[in-house]
Amino acid sequence: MKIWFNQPSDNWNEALPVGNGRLGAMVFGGVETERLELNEESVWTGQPRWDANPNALKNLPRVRQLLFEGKYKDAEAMAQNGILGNKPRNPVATYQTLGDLYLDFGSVRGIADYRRELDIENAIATVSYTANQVKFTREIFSSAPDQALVVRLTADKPGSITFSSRLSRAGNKATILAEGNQITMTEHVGDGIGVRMVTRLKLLAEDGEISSGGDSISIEKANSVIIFITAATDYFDDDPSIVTSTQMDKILKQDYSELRKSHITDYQSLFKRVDLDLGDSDGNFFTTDARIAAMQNGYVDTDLIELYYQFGRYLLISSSRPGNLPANLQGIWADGLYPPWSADYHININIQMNYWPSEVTNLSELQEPFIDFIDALRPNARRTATEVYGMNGIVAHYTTDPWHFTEPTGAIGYGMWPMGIAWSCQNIWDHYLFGGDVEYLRKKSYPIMKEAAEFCLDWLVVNPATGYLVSGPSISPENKFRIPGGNGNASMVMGPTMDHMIIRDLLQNTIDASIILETDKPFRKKMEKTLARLAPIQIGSDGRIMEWSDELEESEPGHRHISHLYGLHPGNQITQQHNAEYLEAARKTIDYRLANGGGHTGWSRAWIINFFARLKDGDAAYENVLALLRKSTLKNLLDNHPPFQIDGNFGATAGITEMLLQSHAGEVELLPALPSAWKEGHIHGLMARGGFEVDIDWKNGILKQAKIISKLGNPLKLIYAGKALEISSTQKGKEYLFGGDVNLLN
Ligand code: FUC
Repeated sequence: MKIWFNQPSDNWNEALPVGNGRLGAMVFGGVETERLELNEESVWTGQPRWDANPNALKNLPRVRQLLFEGKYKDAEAMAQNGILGNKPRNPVATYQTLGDLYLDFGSVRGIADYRRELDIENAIATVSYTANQVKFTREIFSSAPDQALVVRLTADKPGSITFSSRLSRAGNKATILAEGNQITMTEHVGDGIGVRMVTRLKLLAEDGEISSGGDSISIEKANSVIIFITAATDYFDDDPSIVTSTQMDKILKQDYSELRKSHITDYQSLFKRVDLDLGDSDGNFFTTDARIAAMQNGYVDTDLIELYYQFGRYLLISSSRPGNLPANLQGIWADGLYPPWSADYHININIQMNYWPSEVTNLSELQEPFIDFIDALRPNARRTATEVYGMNGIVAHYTTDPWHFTEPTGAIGYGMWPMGIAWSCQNIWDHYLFGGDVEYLRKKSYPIMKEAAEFCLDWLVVNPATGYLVSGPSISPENKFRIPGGNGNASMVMGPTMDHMIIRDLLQNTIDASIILETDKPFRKKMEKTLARLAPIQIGSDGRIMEWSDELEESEPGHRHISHLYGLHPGNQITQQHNAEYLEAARKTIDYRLANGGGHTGWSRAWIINFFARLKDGDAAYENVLALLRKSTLKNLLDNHPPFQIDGNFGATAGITEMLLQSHAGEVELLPALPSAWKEGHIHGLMARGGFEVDIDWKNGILKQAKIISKLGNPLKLIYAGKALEISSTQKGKEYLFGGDVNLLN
């Protein structure tokens, strides 16, 4: 399970990511100059702000009326000025690098046996080479138990390690001071509008001479060196100076082997929960870039698919830990002061996708930062519902940031979409379905879902042409259509299909939750009534799922968002079990997008894997796994939108899981979309809704055996290839073994 190269990287996009959920680094591995680009999840510029358009409330009815009359241009002009916020954002809030650690070794000659690797089984990056007959090794990891980045340099001959280390930060505005064996770097980022950050570095050397000055520490002729870095900001209201020195004091009390061991134990307690084997290939002998190139040339490197799968889990463990901020568009890794899209929290698919693998791949607790984050949006989301729309409940739009803005802003084509929280509730509800924690449901999940549902009840209006309740003004993220009659393009409508799918999900799940919690009967009745009147999924004259309430022609038929298939995935409104009539239309929808160049961003391709898995077409899902590796993957296996964006990694890990196990339709289905290429293999340790831990083994393309541990004692309906078995009450904690015909063995 290694990503490795035989050369250093001079490109951030080829460096190796390490992280503890909060503090991370990209390891370049240079021989003469090592660069570790550093990140801390809360290094954000900006501040809380408020940009509600004061005229929105007044304009809303008119905008709706114009849309019902088909006057798209007029409606958009009015909404752009009169519903969306339009205050200039200065400075723009953005996530930023923490800084860089440079290790300067001077000139090095006679280099041999160079290797730079990331071992995702123990979450340690290693750089090693020989120079002048001395073997040098660097180990780099970010420890969650000790909240520090650790770099250790060793050589196989005493007195061989000589270098200087310095911290720096893009923009050159940080105060950096080296004294004795430590360097501190502080900055109030965003020119004073943003967080205050503190980074501390301590260097411990075995033998050798240390000297320091300016921004650097030099070390001469040491046997080995350890560098510790702690970093924090005042984002969570703590004093980062105290936090970082407390962390440092704790680390200094331990020796390296203890630190290393507790890091590995902690990491593996999460990582080792899932074991995947899809068969063997010879790829492990080759560097990762060569393996990707071989894939591009038509070779299928099955082990690389396994590595890529587990890398998704590695990235989640390394970028999302309870108590922290959620993984952003780049997890926690970002270079410079202006990463793409501010590396923010897009909630019109991207951050939800980040968390798709969390429950199914047995990393449930790693989803908590996302749930807590949505929870933290509530005060602003409530204010937005009231001030912008005059409604109850909570609402947020296509994106947000750690300052929790929720108002509609920006341009119509992406901004006029009030379903960000409603969609996130799908993840929040799933967390309950997998874990079965009723207290979580009562205290955390249901209150969010209920408020999101309250907004939707107020938001929906009757479409005078059909009598159905529709959502609007809204868009189908971030697609456009040709205005009938040839008057250019528009995005905004009354009744984008995706909104109705999200709302249907939310209301149904909130109803179910209120039944479990035995609460809110009158509100439940209201939701039931609304559900019955919600605009249904429609199939167009060309046999595809309609993206909007009216049959409109999309301007970009290969568009990356396939929003109107939300009901297929991540939702469960289109299933073989319940409404197979939509399956064919869903397939046509994907085929049409693909035939027109669809799947061209990494995350879009990853979503398509999930779609085909849900259509139970293993071979088509598999083709898209290959396409993702061939077309949308950087040399270090990070997803390429382009540019680098982490959602595709997470979406693909989720998609491969969906090929092997599904549980969204009330049953635990084994190998629903096993491709013909994966003849023999196993996946152990997955989770299914209802609290079942599932091990699956297959041979000759068919199920050999399944082992299921019932964590909660729920009833189990197991299906495989048309065969079914029902156990009306399982015993909590008991392990059940099934044969290839889903027959109970013991
Ligand atoms: C969505 C997508 C873009 C990009 C951005 C961060 O809006 O449409 O492709 O991924 O998020």
